[in-house]
Amino acid sequence: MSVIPSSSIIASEQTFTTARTFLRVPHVESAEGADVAFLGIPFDLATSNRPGTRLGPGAIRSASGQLAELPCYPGGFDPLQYVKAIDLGDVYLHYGDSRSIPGTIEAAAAKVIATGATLFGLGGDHFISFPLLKATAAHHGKLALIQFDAHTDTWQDAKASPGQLAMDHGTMFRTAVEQGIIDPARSIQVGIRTWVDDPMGITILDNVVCDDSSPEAIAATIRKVVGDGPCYLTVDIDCLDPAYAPRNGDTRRRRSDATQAVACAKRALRP
Ligand SMILES: [Mn+2]
Repeated sequence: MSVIPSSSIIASEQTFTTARTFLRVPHVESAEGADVAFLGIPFDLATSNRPGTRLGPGAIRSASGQLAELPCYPGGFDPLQYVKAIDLGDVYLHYGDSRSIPGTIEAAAAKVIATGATLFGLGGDHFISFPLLKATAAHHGKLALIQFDAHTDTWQDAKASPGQLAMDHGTMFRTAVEQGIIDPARSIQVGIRTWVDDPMGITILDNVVCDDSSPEAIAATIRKVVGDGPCYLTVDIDCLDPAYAPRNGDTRRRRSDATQAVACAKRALRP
């Protein structure tokens, strides 16, 4: 039985008031009965430059309020009439016991995925992808990774103790390949503008190629590489030029803009 209250994009509260949830969907404790569940992961201990992404989920929710004010453009419809979406709030992370955090995130994600809802994680620095991938692969099997990013995050952490998971936002996709969580042959990284000696067998569409390609061409390549199996989409905000997200942790320039990235993702994911 569904426990999801009805919701409408034309909410009764003003966009700048009331409890902040993503797209102003209902805040509930369980994803049971939902099609889509938003889950905040307020984590920033793994970043190597500018911290603060523990405040990310709240900031994303606040910014999303106005997106849920009017019917979608183009199209003029209310997507929340077609999918039951809920916001579970943020995972409680014990910052005094940082080693417990990856397991806490993984367990929270597994609980959501077990209900059948599609999980959207709101970060948080990019390390959170590792426990989210683990929980997703445990349910769906080995995954294709579609990653929009300035970095491949497949570097090796030379300082990590053998056998211990490095809590680093630049190494987790290497670990995911090594542990058989993602299939590199079906995975693709889009918008990369940092060098990596070993791409681990993952296809890279770098920033130079993307800047000279149409969204249609990029999306076609993504679909060809990924195929029809289960996939996991992750978007690092630094895939955009810093002009579009100047508080992010990487200020390397990129010519392409948010419009191109959204167009690529929409076309790649279209059924
Ligand atoms: Mn990045």
